[in-house]
Amino acid sequence: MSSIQAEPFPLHFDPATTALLIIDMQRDFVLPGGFGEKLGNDTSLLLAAVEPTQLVLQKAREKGLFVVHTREGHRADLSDCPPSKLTRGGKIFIGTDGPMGRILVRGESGHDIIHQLYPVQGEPVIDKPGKGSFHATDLHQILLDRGIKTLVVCGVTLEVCVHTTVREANDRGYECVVLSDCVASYFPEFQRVGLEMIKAQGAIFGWVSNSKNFVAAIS
Ligand code: C5J
Repeated sequence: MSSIQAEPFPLHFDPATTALLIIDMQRDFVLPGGFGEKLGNDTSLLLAAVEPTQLVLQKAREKGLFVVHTREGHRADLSDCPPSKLTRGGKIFIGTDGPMGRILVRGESGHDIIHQLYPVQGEPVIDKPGKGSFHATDLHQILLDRGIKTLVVCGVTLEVCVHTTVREANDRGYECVVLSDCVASYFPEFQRVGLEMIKAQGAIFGWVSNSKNFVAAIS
């Protein structure tokens, strides 16, 4: 067993039953020139999470942890996109042309994962139509088949896809530890409150730690 310094208290985990889950580190969300920026967001806030996540990914691979990546997006015909989602978004809509291809459509350049964190062979990529990584995907089955009990969570955005996923995972019995410098939001206040919410009330959704503690815990 290993132990990671975390809030509200240390989390004990077995690396053999722990997975690193990297959520939606897609070009369109993270890179300048993507649709996240086109919506008026400052992508430097998201880019800040890339380097620490790279370190965590490198360490996880080195130590043989199971690594899973997710991407938010839809079929080209948008048949898996609820009409309610199609009409939201303010200025830019799913399926329309964006700077890196059709917005949130699978196969488009903007939909894919940034090169710094690109999956390697043996690391499943979960294509999810929703914000949560468990909704309408086979993630739960994949984790069950591996005997995974603990999730180390990185990705964007904290208050949307990371939060939804952690809540889904928590309800399914997983213990989640979110690495604060490996998650990001376009809104600093959401980042702060989002992390507070996870660890509140004795780890109501999970634990909060950081990349340094993770590396120390598995080294
Ligand atoms: C994610 C979003 N990945 N913010 N999506 O958080 O719409």
